[in-house]
Amino acid sequence: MVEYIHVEDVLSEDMVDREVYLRGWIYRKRRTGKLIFFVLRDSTDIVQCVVEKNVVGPEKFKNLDKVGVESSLWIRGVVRREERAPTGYEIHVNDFGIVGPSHNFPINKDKSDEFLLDNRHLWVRSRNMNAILKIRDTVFEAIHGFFRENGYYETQGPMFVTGAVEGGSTLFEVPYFGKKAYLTQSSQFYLETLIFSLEKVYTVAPSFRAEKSRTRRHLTEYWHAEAEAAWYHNDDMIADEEEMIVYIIQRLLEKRKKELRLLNRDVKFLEGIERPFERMKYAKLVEFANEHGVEMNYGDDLGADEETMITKHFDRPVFVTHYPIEIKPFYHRPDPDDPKVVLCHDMLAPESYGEVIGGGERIYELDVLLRRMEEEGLNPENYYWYIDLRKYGSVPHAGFGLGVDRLVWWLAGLDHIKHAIPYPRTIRRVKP
Ligand code: NSS
Repeated sequence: MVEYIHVEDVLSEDMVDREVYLRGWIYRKRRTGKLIFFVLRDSTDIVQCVVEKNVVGPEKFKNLDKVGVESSLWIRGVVRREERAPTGYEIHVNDFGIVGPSHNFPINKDKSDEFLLDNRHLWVRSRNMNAILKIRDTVFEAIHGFFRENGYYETQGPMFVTGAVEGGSTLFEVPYFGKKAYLTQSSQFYLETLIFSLEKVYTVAPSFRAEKSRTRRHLTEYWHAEAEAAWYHNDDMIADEEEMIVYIIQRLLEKRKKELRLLNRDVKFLEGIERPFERMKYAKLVEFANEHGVEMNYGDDLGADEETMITKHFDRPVFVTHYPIEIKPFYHRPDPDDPKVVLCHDMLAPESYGEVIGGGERIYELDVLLRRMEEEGLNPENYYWYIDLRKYGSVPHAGFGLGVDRLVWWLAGLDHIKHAIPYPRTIRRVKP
């Protein structure tokens, strides 16, 4: 049995002069006379390979010459040091076999963003996407790691639901056997029910928003990491989030420096992020915005432009708290000391990225919840189960939702959120 290894394992001094078996895809290829140089890529890295006609024979040489980039193949060859090769080593190929030929691969240099999105199924092979997908993998791994190490149980809510969490305007309606259902905007309310059993819970699941916004940070289907904890107040939740963000960044710095550098991410900036993050009450933020040239009135919600302008001024995330009650959904708990504001928080990422987390303390008093629902014109019948939680042993609790794609977008330093997810869904795109 042949033992195949990965390109990454070849790129070291110990491997020089050793014969190895590799398999992967042709990333680049050129011929000069009786030599073919090609770059082999696999999931781990790239390495230059050189094929001599005299070594492999004329038949094989001709076959290799005929196929195009992205053909898959196996090779057997000897590792050499080669300063001029892209990753410092070269394989002198003794034998190879083409597994799946490729001709006229549609993606070459100078393709538009739209073209690359239409061909996302092929573009995911690119080195940039490969690096982003690995960073994304580490972010998901770290999210699970953080929650599990901190006493949260993983759980799941349904995706088909009957009511809004974040307001009716962004609900996707789906026909449901003669009735109407919606795709969930957030698993929050279900997580709230589950804390009465498990106390601390989290879920990582898609959320859906019929967002009319065409911005750099909106998807219609995105990955949402949500947590909910019994006995927690707003500040307790903020403390966990801060710890979680630092934990995720640490994991990235341990495992993904190579990928971050490949994307030209400013790694130093990430290394400098420490707790505590900034904290600012909404009222203060309005002043801050106006002082820094962003016109904002008390009561205005933060839009992408405002957040971009504001977060430019910070070298770490900012928690904005105490928003006016009118601009937040009904479930947020009014501050008992100042009921015109709610005990909530949004975490804005620095470097112009903006909101990545939304969370806060939930109303746990039955009368307050019913009053807020009435003020917002919501029908209590649609939320009977949510109301029940306040009737049978209610407890203070808090939670949050983290947009995982937004986090990847920021941490990888990407210009648009669509690059942060394998198959982006936006107002204009549901394929491939
Ligand atoms: O609407 S949120 O601000 N809050 C909630 O959904 C709460 N119910 C979460 C909770 O407390 N359990 O959305 C939370 C985060 C937000 O900060 C963004 O990072 C992300 O979800 N989000 C999005 N990401 C990508 N695209 C869109 N359209 C989007 N909307 C929210």
